[in-house]
Amino acid sequence: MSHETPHWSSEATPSGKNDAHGLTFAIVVARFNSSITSKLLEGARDALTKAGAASIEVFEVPGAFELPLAAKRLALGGGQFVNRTYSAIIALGAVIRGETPHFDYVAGEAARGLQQVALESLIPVAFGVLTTDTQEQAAARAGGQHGNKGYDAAMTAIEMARFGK
Ligand code: INI
Repeated sequence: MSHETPHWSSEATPSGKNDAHGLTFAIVVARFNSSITSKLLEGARDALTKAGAASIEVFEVPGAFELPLAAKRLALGGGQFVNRTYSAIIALGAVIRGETPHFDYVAGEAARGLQQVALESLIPVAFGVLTTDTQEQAAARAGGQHGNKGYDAAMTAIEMARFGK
């Protein structure tokens, strides 16, 4: 499979793997590197809207390191999120190595924490966090020549929301 080939299912039939009718989504997006993450958000919204999502709610956090806690609060559904349930959560961020000596901690903990939320809550959490060496590499994956990883994460979330159901 080519690097550029989407890894999400292209099964677009009604009630197929990328039909989002009846499904509810939360998107958690980091403000750090917002010129990139705003593009990831556009891509994710675009995918969910085209797939017919029943609802899309967007929540901001300061940086990628904060994504797991926000995702966990959304998955648990207490407090401000009582009576809200999500078919899947999409986490969006951009961690760029050139800008930080603690790249590995921020990127690693975001990935580990988000997977932990998914496994503990059984609510799919899509990993739409770019981890790149440069700003240019991030831009290329946020609506540039390498596509939009926010869009891809949303398509993955739809497929996983339907997995086994
Ligand atoms: N957060 C990011 O989302 N991307 C980054 O590239 C980044 N850098 O470069 O440091 C970053 N840092 C902030 C981090 O996510 C936390 O918000 C901060 O450490 C406070 O907990």
